[in-house]
Amino acid sequence: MYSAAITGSGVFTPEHSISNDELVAAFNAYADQFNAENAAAIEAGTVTAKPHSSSDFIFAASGIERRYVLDKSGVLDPARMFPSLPDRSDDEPSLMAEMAVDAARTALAQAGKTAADVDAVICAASNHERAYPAIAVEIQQMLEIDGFAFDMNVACSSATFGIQTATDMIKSGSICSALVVCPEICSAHLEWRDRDCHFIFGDVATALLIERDENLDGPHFKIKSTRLATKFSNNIRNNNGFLRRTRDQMDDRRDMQFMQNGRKVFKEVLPMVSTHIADHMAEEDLQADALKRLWLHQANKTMNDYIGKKVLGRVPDAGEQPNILQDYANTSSAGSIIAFSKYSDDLAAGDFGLICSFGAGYSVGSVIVERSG
Ligand code: CO8
Repeated sequence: MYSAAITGSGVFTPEHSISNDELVAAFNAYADQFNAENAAAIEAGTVTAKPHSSSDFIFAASGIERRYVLDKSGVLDPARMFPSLPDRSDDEPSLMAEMAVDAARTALAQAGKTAADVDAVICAASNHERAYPAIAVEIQQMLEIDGFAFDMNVACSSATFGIQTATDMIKSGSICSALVVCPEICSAHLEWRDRDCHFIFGDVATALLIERDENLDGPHFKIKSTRLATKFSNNIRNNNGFLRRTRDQMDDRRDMQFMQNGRKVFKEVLPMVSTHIADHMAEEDLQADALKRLWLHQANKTMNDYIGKKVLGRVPDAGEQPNILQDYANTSSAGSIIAFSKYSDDLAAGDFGLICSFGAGYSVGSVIVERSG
């Protein structure tokens, strides 16, 4: 049985960022326009008026200050409220592949490796741009990687499930290395006209290079163990699928986008994640005081503060549990990997850290790593 290690990571960050104030100004202009157009029905009580959103609420409820998006103008146009991402022809690279390739090149460069050193590509994301051919195979082709590639989807937990999948293949000896990429275009699955969730998500792509832990030169993170769990819940759901009504048959596509019962998610996922991490650490005989860093899923600051305190048994010191959601918002599967990529260089050889993702499914995945080299 072989061992696996993370040898490189990369993040593709879109060039456009939307602040809470910009987002709220667009939403409120849309709401005012809707209320004016429906004034008579609102007066008659047959249509509900749309209340304003607020930057103060968004920051207090989530800790989010801004989010990166592939297209800003479409999202901020009160008459549109949806990113303007023109369809690409079959001869052009898909958007997800393009983002993932950018992040993957950074991960390869960090590890000092090339495409020739990679045996497999896993594109692990909460939404895929098309059914097939797999986005992962397109990424494989764009990077000129031999071997194989496939897509997988476990919503926000896709990255940790991808890490375990790659790690297990490396351990068994069927491959020596894999790229696990998480391109997330959340802006295209979000209803920007829904006040309850319009602030939650952003776009990004991450990549990890995972290799057989043998003769590794540079600094790397040994994957000590992984642990996954799922439990069915309807509280985070997107009904878009090939068996659903087609566009011209429907008047309402709201259930084909991200929907959630945020309060229930909050209450049900927190104990699930805390117990999952505690059990994983106990199984590995890893004490809280030996854990130098927690790279948590980036959905909500209050949630992360709670989990950090529960896992460490005290309020985490600054930097022990880094958040990136203030700048990126929730980027689904990519969140914990952005935190890992940006806040792991300073760990010393022998330091332990834990990557944890959680989200729709429900799903939770944790990865215990040890810095080496
Ligand atoms: N501005 C002002 N007021 C608002 C706003 C707003 N924008 N939104 C809601 N309010 C109001 C509500 O109407 C409510 O008013 P009232 O009390 O009068 O009814 C009040 O503020 C409080 O609302 P909530 O109870 O909804 O607010 P919370 O404090 O619960 O915060 C959160 C809402 C931030 C959504 C919080 O519940 C949360 O973070 N929950 C956990 C969410 C989570 O982790 N979800 C995981 C999703 S990710 C995933 O796995 C799926 C990935 C798929 C990717 C999809 C890409 C798009």
